[in-house]
Amino acid sequence: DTAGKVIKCKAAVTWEKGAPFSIEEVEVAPPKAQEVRIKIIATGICRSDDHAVEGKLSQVKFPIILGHEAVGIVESTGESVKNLKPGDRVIPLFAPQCEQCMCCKDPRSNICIATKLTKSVGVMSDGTSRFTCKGKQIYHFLNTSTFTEYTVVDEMAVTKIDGGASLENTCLIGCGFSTGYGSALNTAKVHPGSTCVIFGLGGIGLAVIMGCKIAGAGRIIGVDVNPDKFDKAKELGATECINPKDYDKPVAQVIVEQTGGGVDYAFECVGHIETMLAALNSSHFAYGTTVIVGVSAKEATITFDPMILLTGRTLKGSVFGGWKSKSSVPQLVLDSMAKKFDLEKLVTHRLPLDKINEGFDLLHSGKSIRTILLV
Ligand code: CND
Ligand code: ZN
Repeated sequence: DTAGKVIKCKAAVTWEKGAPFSIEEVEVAPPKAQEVRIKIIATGICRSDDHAVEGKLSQVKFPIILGHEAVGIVESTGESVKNLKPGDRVIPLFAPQCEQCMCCKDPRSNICIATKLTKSVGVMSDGTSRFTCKGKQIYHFLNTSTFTEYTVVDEMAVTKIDGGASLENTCLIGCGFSTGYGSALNTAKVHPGSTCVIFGLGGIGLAVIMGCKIAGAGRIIGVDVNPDKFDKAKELGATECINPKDYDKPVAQVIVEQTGGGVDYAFECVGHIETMLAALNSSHFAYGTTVIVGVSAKEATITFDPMILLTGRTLKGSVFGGWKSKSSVPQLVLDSMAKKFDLEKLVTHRLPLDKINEGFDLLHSGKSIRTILLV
């Protein structure tokens, strides 16, 4: 029985900006009050982890254990933890929910005030870390830190899922799938017969396509500079795909021309300023909605003529697809078990945690959609 004791286990540590992952033995302290220690079973590689390695995210401090898309099993719980016990199958929540604050209680938002997602500093709420390695404190990432055999999260940052949920691919509900799918259903509210364009056909963009399709969109246009992504996009519901490199005019102009004036819904799933502007410029002047899903680098700013909005365009964004994580994730897991959508379609590779650097190489080369690390 490991409850109440320090656990020594394997983790992938990022010692500094730009460094490769280093497999280390780390010590994971027991959970304090209102915290939960989780044995991670499987964790996906998301582009946000790569942004963190590259130093593009403002809240990241090194050394750190990255990873935020996972499924696991509760090992032990700290004092006064309600509704979770050892053995429960769980998904950590990078966008937690206290269920008490003004935002948690407001149906319009899924960003909890109490956990201050945007101000997260890589430590637990008492200001300390639960990880040490070679005598050094290791920072937490996005309330989760999942590239490890064991992690500790706040009770607000974990939710119990059905005990029969697959441990093979359910981790994608922890980020990629839910983020894309919810961006279409919750944030854009795609309507039947509408025309949609998705910039960036990685795990997030493809999950947007799955959402657009379920919402009954009539035309779903995928845009990527890597045409190797087109077959999968079409398999998941894209009706056509565009490679901006095939044209000598701006891709937004191509889309406006091909859609008789612009799309109903444009999604940016890359994280670049240029594709954010291209998405906005592809949207219909009178009623087009643009949703920014991609995460931009910390110093990036966007500039456009405000007149572009005056005629009726909407520009918005969302974190975790607008889902209220704690209450929505268990239902998304049930929907997946009921085959409402197929998570496996987003999985291209599976590797042991030790081969995490190979997984990131696959992401960089454009060969993978989602690589799942089996911990
Ligand atoms: P991934 O790298 O798998 O996909 C990005 C895709 O964009 C690739 O297929 C690229 O080829 C393509 N691309 C690159 N440049 C261009 C371009 N100029 N025009 C068109 N396509 C291009 O990344 P991912 O799907 O894992 O993540 C996508 C973004 O979403 C990334 O910025 C990530 O940080 C962000 C994100 C957001 C959230 C959220 O809650 N909002 C959660 N997780 C990840
Ligand atoms: Zn992510």
